[in-house]
Amino acid sequence: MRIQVSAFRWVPPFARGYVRDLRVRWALEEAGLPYEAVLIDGQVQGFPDYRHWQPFGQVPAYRADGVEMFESGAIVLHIAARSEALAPKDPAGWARVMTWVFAALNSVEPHVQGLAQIDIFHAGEAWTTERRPQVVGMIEKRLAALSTWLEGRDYLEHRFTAGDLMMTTVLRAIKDDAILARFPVLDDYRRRCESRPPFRRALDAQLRDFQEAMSS
Ligand SMILES: N[C@@H](CCC(=O)N[C@@H](CS)C(=O)NCC(=O)O)C(=O)O
Repeated sequence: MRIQVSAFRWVPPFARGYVRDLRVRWALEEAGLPYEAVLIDGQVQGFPDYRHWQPFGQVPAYRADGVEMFESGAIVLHIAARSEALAPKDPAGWARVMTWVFAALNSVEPHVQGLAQIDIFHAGEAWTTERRPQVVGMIEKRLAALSTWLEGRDYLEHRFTAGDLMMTTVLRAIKDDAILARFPVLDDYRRRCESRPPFRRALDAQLRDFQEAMSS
């Protein structure tokens, strides 16, 4: 069975290229595994069949050979366990990959998400004026630590892994360019990871699906 990944048929322009199925597409491109995108819309999100695949009605969900999954981090780790391109096979190396995937999702992404809530989803609301500096402060605290870690390194470990994939998708979700610009080590790191051909192919595929869905 061909690998299937759920993705949205349409999202507003600001979200194109950032929807989390990109993580799974990128992992599959790194691993050289072909897949098909199952495009869904707001109505399908609520269908019992889809909820059975993704209980929260979100994307991405993944299915292949009797394996059904949701949560982009879990899916990326599942793919990484099958491909040397995303993780070394030795237990110590694999443990580091898992560690960085969780670090990206658990220690950095919540703060980045907090900023997206303020700048995108609640833009202009009075409470955001007071809250924003605190959220930016938390992001900068995490970015400073990450920047220290990455000083003198190309990747989080001695080679590119699923941890870098996940961290990059979190960093590029910081839409306020001024924040990342204050951490040149991280900006370079993000660009280094984004310049990988599998990332470009994954991004192009997501954008192409939006384009085709809009013109059909
Ligand atoms: N923790 C989930 C989050 C998934 C998520 O937030 N997906 C967004 C798109 S990036 C979504 O489906 N939003 C629509 C919704 O929540 O109804 C994951 O990493 O897979």
